[in-house]
Amino acid sequence: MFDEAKIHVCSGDGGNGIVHFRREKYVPRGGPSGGDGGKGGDVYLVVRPTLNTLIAFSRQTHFRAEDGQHGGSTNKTGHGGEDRIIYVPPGTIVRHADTGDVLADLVEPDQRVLVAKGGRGGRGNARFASSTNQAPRIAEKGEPGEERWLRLELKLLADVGIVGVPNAGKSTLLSVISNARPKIADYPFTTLQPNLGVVLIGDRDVVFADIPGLVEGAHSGAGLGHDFLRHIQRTRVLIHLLDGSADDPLADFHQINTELALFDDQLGSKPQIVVVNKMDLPHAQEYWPLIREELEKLGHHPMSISAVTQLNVREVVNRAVQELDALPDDLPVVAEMPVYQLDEDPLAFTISREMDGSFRVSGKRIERAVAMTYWDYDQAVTRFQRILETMGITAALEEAGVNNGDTVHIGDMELEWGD
Ligand SMILES: Nc1nc2c(ncn2[C@@H]2O[C@H](COP(=O)(O)OP(=O)(O)OP(=O)(O)O)[C@@H](O)[C@H]2O)c(=O)[nH]1
Ligand SMILES: [Mg+2]
Repeated sequence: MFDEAKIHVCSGDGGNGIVHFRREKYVPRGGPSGGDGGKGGDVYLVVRPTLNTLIAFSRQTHFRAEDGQHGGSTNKTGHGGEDRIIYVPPGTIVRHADTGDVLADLVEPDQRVLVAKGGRGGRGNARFASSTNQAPRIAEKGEPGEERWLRLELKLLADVGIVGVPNAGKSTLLSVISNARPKIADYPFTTLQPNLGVVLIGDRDVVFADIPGLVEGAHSGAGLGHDFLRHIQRTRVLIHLLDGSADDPLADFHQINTELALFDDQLGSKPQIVVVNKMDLPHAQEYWPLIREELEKLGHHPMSISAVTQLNVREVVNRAVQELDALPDDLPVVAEMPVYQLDEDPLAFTISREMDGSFRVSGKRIERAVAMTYWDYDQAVTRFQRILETMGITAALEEAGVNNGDTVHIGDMELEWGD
């Protein structure tokens, strides 16, 4: 659906560092000159204020940054891969698709968040030269990029939200006060997606949102309500529109308020302008005094309008603007502050036993070290063994009962345990 999307992001792999020795005249083997690999491109989400839906992500779901290039033979570092920028509308919440954890809450224009970090370039053999090893036959492969699934959710950023039961006339009201041209029809659930309309008041823009009709049980997903309750969390003022010609407008009123409060406490206590619509109909006119009295008893100052004839419609807009202005400027429009989740401890690892009795070591850092090792070079293998030792993996494997000749899996690699 338009207001939710799932995308897959993948940063670029780092380029490989290479093993190379300078060729010079009369010198059989010159010094090490293998260059480093370039860094893989990052993937960013960036807010573009002209976007207002997530529709684009139904056409494209996979995004990949460029890989870094491999190092060159004359100490040349490979080119870094290009970053990948994905544009999203303001109000986009980014979550890890598998855990649901919030990664970022993107609100401000140009706000950006790194969602997949490009792999580091591997070091070339020139970087491994030392006084004791002047001809290092070792280099690193590039670090693999990261990949993950993200869930994007769009919260509308409207100042005023129009809520009410289906068929109350919400879309009609939005169409007469703003530039929006939503579909209007005499059946419930005409509106399937929130519509935004901009109302020019003096020299400022006020954004009104027409929310699809809410029904009983909306807070737990009934009707179309569930997804859309989320959108009104960020509107600052609500217009609660009642159908004055309905059998029991007050029952509708209580039902909607219950749904709002059940979904979120803050929603239930947001300022509401109660407006009774369809005053052009005799039935509605007849009951208006009674409804008004009941609403006043509850502390509201209800207004009566006809969206169709535009009776009192300007007054409703003015009242909404007054209520907006009366709110403190610093009112946090963003209910949830951005939360940036750190990755799990990269050094952590676990050891498990496979069915066939072999061992498996899992962990982000160690799996990366496997991917970055050139197994053809003895020195690289030795270095890998040192990493196993410094990370405490050797000791942990011995603790777990590993013997010479046993098989140990790490990432895609199968090692035979030995001295
Ligand atoms: N007589 C009269 N009919 C109205 C008025 N406002 C809206 N209607 C009618 O009521 C019906 C529903 O109007 P919509 O604006 O589509 O209602 P809605 O609240 O957006 O409905 P959903 O999108 O289904 O939730 C339409 O047939 C409108 O023409 C009004 O002021 N007077
Ligand atoms: Mg509608």
